[in-house]
Amino acid sequence: MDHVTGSYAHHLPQKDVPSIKRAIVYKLIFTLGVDPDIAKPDEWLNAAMFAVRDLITEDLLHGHRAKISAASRMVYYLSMEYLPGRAFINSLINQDVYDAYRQAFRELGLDFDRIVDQEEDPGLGNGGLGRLAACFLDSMATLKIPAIAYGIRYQYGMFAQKIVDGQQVESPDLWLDHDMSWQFPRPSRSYSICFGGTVHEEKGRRVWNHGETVNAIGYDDVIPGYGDATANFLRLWTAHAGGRFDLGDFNRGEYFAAMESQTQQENVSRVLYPDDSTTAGKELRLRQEYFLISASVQDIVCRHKRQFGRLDTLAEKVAIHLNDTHPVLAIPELMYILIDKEAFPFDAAWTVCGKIFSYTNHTLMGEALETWPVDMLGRILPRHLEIILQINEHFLKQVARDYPGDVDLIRRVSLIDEEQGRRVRMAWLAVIGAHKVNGVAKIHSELMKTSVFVDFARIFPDRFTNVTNGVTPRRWIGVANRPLTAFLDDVLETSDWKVHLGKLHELNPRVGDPEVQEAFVRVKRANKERLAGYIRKVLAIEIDPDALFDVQVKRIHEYKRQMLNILHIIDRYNRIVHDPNADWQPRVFIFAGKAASAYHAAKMTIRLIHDVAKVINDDPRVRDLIKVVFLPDYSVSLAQIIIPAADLSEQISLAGTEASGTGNMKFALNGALTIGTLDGANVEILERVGDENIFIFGHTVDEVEAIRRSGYDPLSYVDRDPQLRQVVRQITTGAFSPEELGRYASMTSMHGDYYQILADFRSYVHCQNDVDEYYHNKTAWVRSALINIANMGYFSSDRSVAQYARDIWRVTALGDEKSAPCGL
Ligand code: 26Q
Repeated sequence: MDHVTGSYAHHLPQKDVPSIKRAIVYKLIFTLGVDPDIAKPDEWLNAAMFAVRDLITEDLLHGHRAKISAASRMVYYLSMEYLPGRAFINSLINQDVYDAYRQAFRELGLDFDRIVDQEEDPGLGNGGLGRLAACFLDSMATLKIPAIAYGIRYQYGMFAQKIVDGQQVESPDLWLDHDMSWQFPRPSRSYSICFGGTVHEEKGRRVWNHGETVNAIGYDDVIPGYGDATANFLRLWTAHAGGRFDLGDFNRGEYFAAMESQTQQENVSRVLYPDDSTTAGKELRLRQEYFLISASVQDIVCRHKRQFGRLDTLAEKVAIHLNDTHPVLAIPELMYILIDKEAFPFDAAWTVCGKIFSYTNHTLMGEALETWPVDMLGRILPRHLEIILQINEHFLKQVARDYPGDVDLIRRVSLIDEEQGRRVRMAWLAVIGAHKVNGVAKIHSELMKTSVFVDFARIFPDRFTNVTNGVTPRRWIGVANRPLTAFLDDVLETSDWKVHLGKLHELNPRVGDPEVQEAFVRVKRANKERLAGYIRKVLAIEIDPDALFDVQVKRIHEYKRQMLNILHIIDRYNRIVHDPNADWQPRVFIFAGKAASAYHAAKMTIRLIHDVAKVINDDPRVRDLIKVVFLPDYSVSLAQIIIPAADLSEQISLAGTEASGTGNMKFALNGALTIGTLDGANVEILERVGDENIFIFGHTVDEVEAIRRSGYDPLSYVDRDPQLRQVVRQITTGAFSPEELGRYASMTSMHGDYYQILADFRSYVHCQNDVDEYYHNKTAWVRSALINIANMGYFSSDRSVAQYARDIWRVTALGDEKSAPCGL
């Protein structure tokens, strides 16, 4: 069928089964050059991906035309991390061709599930922050918000995790070796990124004579929206040395020297930094951050100039969002372009920046806030350091004027921390340069104003705001949980909930309906069996789908307190051994998550989980009342299998440490009950589901602070509690590591127990006992699970993104206009 894009007629890809079959075979033969008779599963997948990409590309170009023609304000989302998960099924669902593709595969004699399983998970992020970015892209495309996202196309993403002898072993993730069919290379969108050199004065202007340059080349990943939506794109930059050898070296026959410098330059997009909880201040990381933002800001300015032919309208048309401080150099970079290249006066440039940038903070933990040594920054980006110092001077003058005599305030809010050997505080730069600063859950946004940013909240009271995180229901129900999707379509008699998640409310009057309850029990059962099958396949462990599945999956971090979970497991084990005939609720404890490679305490936690699992799983006295399972290599795809199968969701961070959490939302949305502290978004989940449908324990933020102020003494909790004492003694004296009794000896005092695990232990165990009791009442439990689902509508990332669009970016969704050419 002929279709017109711009002034060009072409065939529009069709969505019926025969057309899909033809398209897949066509792609296999003519794009990939593979004979269908001998094609392997990954080649079929590739062909099918090309076929479905055609559908989405039409949306992409259409959306882009509309953006240009409407000349609307656009959002540019800058993030060092993205965790989009597998693209294929998501695209099928968003294009509403899932069933048609399944059928097409069947008719072609292909095993759909096996082929889908060939896709690599792009591991371009560590955890929550990267996954949030991916949920937001899905929502922006679905809501037709004109947006472009920028990131780095790391050659090696998050490492693959293997477990050898109970310990984490990292191996490189070679995701690019597999398949690239989703991404459009854009060699014509290439920018020079400069580093080093010197700055001098020329005719009254500062001139940066850079040292080295590296080229950034864009690859576009198409982000499909759901239904009748637009598609946006994620432009990922990759470093190219520019194809030029050092001719001197080359002529002298120094082939290897020339190659080496090329390799050096390309290192900048080589590997994703694992979040180490304390930032290491590595020069390569600084170069990466600059590489991302320099390419992106140049691209943004170029696009604006191409479209409008002038720069004085930049602040009207451009909103740049900083996903944490990692891309905050975008602020001095835009200043550099405006002042040095476009001859803006400093004040005018600063006013423009102040209208363009917004910043999301994702952590309150001081040690995780980025700072860079002044001399390192000066060496790598001498002109940017000058600009930062000028911004500082400008800002401090204003503070001195408004708060005369408060010298200590000046010291505290200065961009330069003079105490730790002169460092630039990147979070301060973000707050000073942005017009809005937001936290990611109500409690977190409040704490921001009373802790890290207390001085800034006084100076800029209107700047601080909250946007509670959300997750996309398309992936976290639609892709991850097909049985629940069918259930909701059926009970709600519409599939609208995928874009209007508030519709889940309509479940509320039905939560006591036996028919609805039975249907939901079947959904949960199917998901538990799927997970049991997966565990059997990868670990050869049998688990019983009738047991309570108690799940903690997330990065391994001390503040998330996987240790508290382990202490409870050991205590429960002791009680079962002591009283084997009590009415114990069988439980499967499921863990997954990666530890940053340099984070010793987190790696020891993984090891302890394995040691404890071995002893308990093999103890005949426990008779399957406890099974402990650690699933290796956690990823978005693995989360999609685990989360729908959970009965109980562990969200047990120390109050005041987890900015929001988004896993907590995914679990509740899939009908797990939460056991959690009053931390992050747990607080808002509690508000929505009501306290009968969630298990809350532990100290509150205020109590945690009071305990800390009065001099926390972890051993006092151990001394007072014989059962806790036994657990700690077992760990530290080698009950779970008989082959090396001293393995956990240094955990005696739990390192001063900074995250107050021992202080929350008793309350946690009580709460877990309540969980057992409640689970015995099947009807009550299922009702609570349904109430959780029914009241999770608020936690759709569509709501979060709509809030950003309205209150922070001030952008509106696109209409359906088509016209001018798009010029990607
Ligand atoms: C910084 C400097 C050098 C190297 C690495 C890093 C780095 C990288 C990643 C620092 C932090 C991160 C990731 C942080 C993160 O994922 N935060 C989580 O963000 C979620 C989305 O808002 C929240 O839900 C979580 O509570 C928060 O922990």
